[in-house]
Order: sequence, then structure tokens, then C-alpha cells
Amino acid sequence: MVNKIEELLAQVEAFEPKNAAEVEEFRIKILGKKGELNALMEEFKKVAPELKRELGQKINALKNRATERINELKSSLGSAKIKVDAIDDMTRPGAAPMDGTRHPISIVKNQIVEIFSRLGYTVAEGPEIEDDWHVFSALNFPLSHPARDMQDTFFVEKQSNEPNVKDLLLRTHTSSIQVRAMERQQPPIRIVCPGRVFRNEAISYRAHCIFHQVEGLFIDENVSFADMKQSILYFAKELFGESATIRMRPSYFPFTEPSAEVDVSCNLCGGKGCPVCKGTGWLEIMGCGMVDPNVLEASGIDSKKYSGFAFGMGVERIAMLKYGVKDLRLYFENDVRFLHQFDSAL
Ligand code: 2NL
Repeated sequence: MVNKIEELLAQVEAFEPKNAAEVEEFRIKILGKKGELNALMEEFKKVAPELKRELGQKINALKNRATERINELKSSLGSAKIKVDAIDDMTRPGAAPMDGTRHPISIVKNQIVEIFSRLGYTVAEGPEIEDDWHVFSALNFPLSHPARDMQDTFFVEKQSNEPNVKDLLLRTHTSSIQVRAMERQQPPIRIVCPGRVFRNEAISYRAHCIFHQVEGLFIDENVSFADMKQSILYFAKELFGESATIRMRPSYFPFTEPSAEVDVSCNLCGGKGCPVCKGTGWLEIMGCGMVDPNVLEASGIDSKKYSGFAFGMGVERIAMLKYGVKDLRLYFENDVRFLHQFDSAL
């Protein structure tokens, strides 16, 4: 019986299976109900009492070692099988990584900037956190103007009570960039100012508290309303197509006089009237005007020598009109099914 035990122990140690099925077969042969170990136990019952202690220990050791070795083999062959499965079919096509695309707001912003760069405009940028002077006071906003209200503007909490520390706010338009440009340099000035702006507004299909603007400023000697009209007509044709026409309606802004609202002929229906232009044949795309002399003087520019025009547009609005997008919130949700529909060289 001792020989039998030793022979089985040697078999356990020497066993080299090729796969998990062979291990299972071996387990049944050694540890199974009708296996070698149970056969030994039957024999053990008949053994003389004085030999039971030593033989019992040997059988137990065999059982433990066999169980241990079979479990080891099972786990190593089991995990190897998974690895083999993963590269089972070497001809299977790989998962293609999705390419990113430029955001539609960036595409339209770049197109706007590119068109004005062909007219000699350069790009200027400025801080998103601004002070009252560059957003309101220098732009001829009266102290009581509603835009200065907490309801419309995000104010930044004051970090210090020292009298020379300014009140800060998030810019509500990119005009502040133009004020800084006028303070920095004398005319001729010809700049476009793209940027993110902030207004304390309830989010809806046509409004968001964060959005994008492009503003422009042209100041030199003898700049006229006719210059402004022709520049904007060129811009509208470049952005909406050669057949685009524009019309101007009188309007009001604190920083320009006279001021106008610009409509472009509806590119979707060709002017016949459709849901996007609400049957009018016209789409409102921007505001503009001759820079108010008070604004020039506030930034250190001689309003007797120089004149200029300025304009401003919302990038989300232009992008909605260009692509026929009816809900502005889509631009902020980052759903790739939406974003992947736009592609551009810009
Ligand atoms: C609109 C209208 C406008 C301006 C922006 C401007 C800037 C300076 C001086 C004078 Cl520094 N004007 N900007 C002028 C007219 C209209 O924007 O509807 N924007 C979305």
C-alpha cells in the first residue's frame, strides 16, 4: 500500500497536461468518487490498527498534494485559454479609433475671423475677467444701465477691501478687448475680437449664460458709414454665399451713433420665406454702428481727427442660421453624434 501511495504521488508530480480538459480528466481519475484515492480509503479500512496512523498520514498528504497541484494546473491553463481566445481570429478587423472633429462654434468663429483677415483685420484677444471700466464705463453705458445689474452680469466676489482694488466681473461682450486696443495704440486700428462672454441668463433653446462673440473695430481718418456698409456686405457674401444681400435697420447701442441692425437674405429659402426666417426672407446676423465720439475720447483717441465703425455678432446665432440648428444648447452638450456632423478645413 505504501508503494501504491508513492506511485500515485509520483504521477501527480509528473503530470503535464496540454489543456484544462486533461486536468479535469486527471482529477476524476485521482480524486473522483471511483478514483484512486477512494480505492485507497477502502483498502485502508482493512489495515491493521498499529499501521493506521502512519498510512493515514501518507494518504492525507497525497490527497492534499494532488488537490493543490490540480488547482494550480487548472488556474494556469484556464487563464492561458482566455489569452488564446483574445487573439483567436487574427483576421478580425480592429476597432477603429474615432477621429475628433473641430467644434462647430470654432469652425464658424474661424470662418468669420478669416473673412475679416482678408480685409486687413488682425485678431486681438483680452481677459474674460474684466473691470467695470473696460466693459461698461468706457463704452458710454450710463450708471443706471440695466446691463450693470446683478440680474444680467456675473460679478466676481471682491477678494480685498482695500480702496484701490477694483470690482471685477465676467465680460458681457468682447467690446472690452477693443477698449484695451484703443488705449494701447493710436489709429489706424483694424481688429476682430473673438471670445467667450458671460451673461446671467436662464438657459433655453436660444440663450445660454456662456456664449461666443466676434466683434470688429475699424478706426482711421475719414472712415464713413458707407465704408461700414460695404465691409459688412462683403462679409455677408463670403459667409452666406455670393447671392446674399443685406439690409440695415436703425437701432440703438450706447457705444455707437448712428447704430444699425444687419439682416442677411435667408440662405435657406432664397428670400421666399421659411420657418428659419419666420416667413420674412431675412435673418438678423449682427449689430453695428459708428463709434460714439465719447467712446473714442474715453480711450484717448481724438474724435475730431478720427472716426470709425464697430460691429458685433453672436457666433452661436450665426452657426444656428448657417447650419439650420434650432436649439443652441446642442453646442454645449458635447454629444459626438451632433459634433461629428460638422467638418471643415478651418
Ligand atoms: C450685437 C451688437 C455691437 C459694437 C458691438 C463696439 C465696440 C467698441 C466701440 C463701439 Cl470698442 N462698438 N462694438 C458696436 C455695435 C454693435 O454688437 O448685436 N452683438 C452681438
